[in-house]
Amino acid sequence: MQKSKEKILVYADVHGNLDALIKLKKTRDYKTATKIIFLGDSVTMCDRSKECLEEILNGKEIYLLGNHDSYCANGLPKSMKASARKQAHQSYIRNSVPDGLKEELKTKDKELYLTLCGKKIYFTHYLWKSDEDVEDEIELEYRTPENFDKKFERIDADIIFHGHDHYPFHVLSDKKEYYVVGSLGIKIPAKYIVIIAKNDKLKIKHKTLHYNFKKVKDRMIKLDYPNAKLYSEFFEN
Ligand SMILES: [Mn+2]
Repeated sequence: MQKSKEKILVYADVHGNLDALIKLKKTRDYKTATKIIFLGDSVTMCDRSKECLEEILNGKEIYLLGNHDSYCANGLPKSMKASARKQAHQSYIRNSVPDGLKEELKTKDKELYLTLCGKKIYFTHYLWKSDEDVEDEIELEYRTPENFDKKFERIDADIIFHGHDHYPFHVLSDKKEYYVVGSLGIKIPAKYIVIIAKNDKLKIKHKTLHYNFKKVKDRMIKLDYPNAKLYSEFFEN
């Protein structure tokens, strides 16, 4: 039997959206969580990468590294064929983040195992194919139990939580259960997950959060940094 109730908040892919992050921090779910797990990618896309990074690194979050966090800390992987605009965006972000924060990112783990109510639970941004980059995600139309099982074959866990893919999803196979958390920062409404472990029972819920994304969008367009316009269109797509 679990001695007391544990409430774990899981979120991912803030992508520089400080407004969404502040909104999350004001929720009861955030304030009453006994553990908060951030599945990576606090930077790139929206206009407040540095602030989001500081906020999450200095918070009570367990910070798991995302691929964009890795690009910010180490630069884009040499093997990556990024467009000129994507490279320009990346440089813009890297230049806006102080070296101290980049060094701190380099110390972060990429995965976490927890045991809750007798279940082995795995948390990650996404499957890492190297030290610097993650694998391609399963495309929306191929999100079947079989494809998840194939992709996560090497992970020994009962339940898997991951970020990276911005569209929330839940699927159960014969072997495992999978939760795609969804993005807090670059999709509307904002997404996160709450896990409650109580009396040896696990309750897992996708949650949404509404905030004034138009304010963020307008600011991005006004600031007009590389790819700002393109990323400002991600919220509603
Ligand atoms: Mn990612």
